[in-house]
Amino acid sequence: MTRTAPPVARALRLGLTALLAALLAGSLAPAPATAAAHSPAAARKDLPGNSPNRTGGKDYYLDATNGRDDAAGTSPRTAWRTLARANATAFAPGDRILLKAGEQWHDEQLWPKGSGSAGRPITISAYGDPSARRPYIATNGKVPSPFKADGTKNPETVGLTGAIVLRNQQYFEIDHVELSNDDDFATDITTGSYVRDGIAVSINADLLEPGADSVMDHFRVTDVHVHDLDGPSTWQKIHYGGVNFQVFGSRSYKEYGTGGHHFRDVRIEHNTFVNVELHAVQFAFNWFAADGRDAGQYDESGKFHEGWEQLWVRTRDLYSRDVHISHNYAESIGQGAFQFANSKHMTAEYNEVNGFLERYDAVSCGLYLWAGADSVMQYNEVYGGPDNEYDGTPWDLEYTNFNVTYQFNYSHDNAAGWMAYMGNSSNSVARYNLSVNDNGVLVKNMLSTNYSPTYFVNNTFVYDGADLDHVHDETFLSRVYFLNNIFYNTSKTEPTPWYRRTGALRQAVFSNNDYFEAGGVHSGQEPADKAGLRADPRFAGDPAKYVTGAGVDRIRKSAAHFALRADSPLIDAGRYNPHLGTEDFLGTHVYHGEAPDIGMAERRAGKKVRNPVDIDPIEEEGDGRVNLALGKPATASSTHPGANGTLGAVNLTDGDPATRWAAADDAAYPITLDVDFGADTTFDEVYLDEYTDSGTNPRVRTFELQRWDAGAGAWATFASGADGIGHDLSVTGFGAVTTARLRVALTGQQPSEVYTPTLTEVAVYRGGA
Ligand SMILES: [Ca+2]
Ligand SMILES: [Ca+2]
Ligand SMILES: [Ca+2]
Ligand SMILES: [Ca+2]
Repeated sequence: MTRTAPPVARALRLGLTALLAALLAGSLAPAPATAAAHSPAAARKDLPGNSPNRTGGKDYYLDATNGRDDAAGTSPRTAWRTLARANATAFAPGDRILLKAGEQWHDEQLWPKGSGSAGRPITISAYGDPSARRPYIATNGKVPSPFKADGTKNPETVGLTGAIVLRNQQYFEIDHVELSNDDDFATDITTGSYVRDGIAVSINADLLEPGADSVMDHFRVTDVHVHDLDGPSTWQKIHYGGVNFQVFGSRSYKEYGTGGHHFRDVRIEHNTFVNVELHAVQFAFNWFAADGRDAGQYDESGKFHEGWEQLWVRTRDLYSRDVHISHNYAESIGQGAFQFANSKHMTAEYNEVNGFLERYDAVSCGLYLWAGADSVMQYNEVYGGPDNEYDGTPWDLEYTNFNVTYQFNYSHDNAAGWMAYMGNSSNSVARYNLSVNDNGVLVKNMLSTNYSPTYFVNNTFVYDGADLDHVHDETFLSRVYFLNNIFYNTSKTEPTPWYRRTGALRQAVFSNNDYFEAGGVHSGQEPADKAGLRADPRFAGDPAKYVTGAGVDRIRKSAAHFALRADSPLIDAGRYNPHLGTEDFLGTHVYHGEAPDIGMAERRAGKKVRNPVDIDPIEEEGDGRVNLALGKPATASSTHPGANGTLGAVNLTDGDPATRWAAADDAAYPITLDVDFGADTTFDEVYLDEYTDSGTNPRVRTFELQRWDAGAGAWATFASGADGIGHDLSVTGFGAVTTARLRVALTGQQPSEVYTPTLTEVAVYRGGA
């Protein structure tokens, strides 16, 4: 069977064409003044290397002009000259490697040997004149190739591609340096084979001694300026970037055990990245033979995952953890600016992205985590996203994520939309975010079902309906709640285009949202929302004059432009749900007054409700219709024995679209699914849902619906279909049928399919559509 390609290749699956020319536009533009404004150098105090060593080791000095490699290296007067001299040294815990400010090292990498220890890290930093330029390592592309002659990855040299390199080393702190790694700043590399990092930190599983510690602890990267990293515009099966944490292993993940091979306790703060490819900051596994035939596995719900989906990171506890990425500025980034994978307990906050996916011809996003867990992205500002079809959204709820929240983020002027959304995740939440002029698609894709509902709550969307493609461009495959959001369309001519596919929003529940159309005309596609409003929110500021360029440290002030005025009809017009969290974008407690407000800012109006309770859970509302098959015993003529026995017929009547029955691989047609109501039951609609996922196609071509005729002692057909079942099929038109037992007889397979059927639900209704 075919399944979805990994994120980097999704564009190919989606049939998109290369837009290389568009990607290249602007790639060589000089760095705007904003880069300088964000440079920490402007406010630099004394350099750390001018103060005594407080980590208990020795200090070593490097001076590219006046140093001598045969000197002792232990004082500014006896400084070494070359990075090669430092690279030949095994440093001890607490040692510092101090580079002289104003000096430059060309065509060299810095790869000091040794590791620090708890409380005694090895430091790479600067000394000398605080007003001089940071010590600058311009490696100029002089790095080993991570590939063999045949193009495959070389286990000996992967991870050695940085201006600064650390491999199987730990307890390092790096600050106050400037790095670049390109052979020609004036020419953008678009093809060929080049891998160049700023700081390359790797775990190379193949080079660790047997039994050695494979968890690398404690890294700090602070006040580093990385610019001009260049490489081709296509995926080389290896990540590179400004600060790149990567785990390499040439064999299957199954051979590397559990619980190891990750980074722990990492802080990357106050750095700048300008004109950098692929990423500003990156975390991921690489390789681990996850593409092999046997790399896949079943999860607890019976869903199969191919190796690239990296469920194995979760089941084997290989996540990097305790990662904090904050106050970094990224400008003109080739691919995804902040791309995090395989991490848990990660916080990414106050990062600013000014242009991403500028020189790359496959999908990516501005700031995102995938195959991660228990992480939060907040107070980030992303703008200047590309006008192309490679996802290109500032944010991405991505794939194989567990408990990942986007909150308090401000995105604006991203031509591709707001949020990419892949599925295969549990407890995804996007709340109290502000999106302005992110046209394209607001919630983009959905390639797989999820394990639990997704919550889009209290977001404020301000867009131009004439420029917006759709609110959603595919079909929500699992339950999605949209609560308390503002959909504010500034177009006076085009009402909001909600979807592209009929039935796209069937799994989406809209409640207490505000739908504002500047043109006064609402689209026929607008979702039903009994508690919703169609009112002008009465924002504090003019929506057309939203704040840009204020810097991410002032993100709340920028967002406050879209707070509600005292006379807003949206005050107390929302509904409480625990997924709202505890505060809004501006730090105001959720909630005050009779109810939460609609949008990303709660007004302090009315009494503060200290411990809100959801007395009217929307999750229990359903659609007002009673599924008469819910919880009734179901049996199947054939059941797949795999996935630890989790594919039974009981899943057909449990009301949960995330659970499913599957026939055995050798099941013979007709395959029958029987529901026993226990007593005569009357219905006029039967709902059937084939499990359709990324790469799992509908398999049933013909079927019959039969009632048990107790008098005749036989099954009697009352409806049939010859055009398949697929996703979300309601069968009606047979009048009212009364029977104690329903049989769904699957009688024939789609001619193009070799796999046997799998369905998530059989439901029956009376008085239905
Ligand atoms: Ca170049
Ligand atoms: Ca390039
Ligand atoms: Ca309120
Ligand atoms: Ca089910």
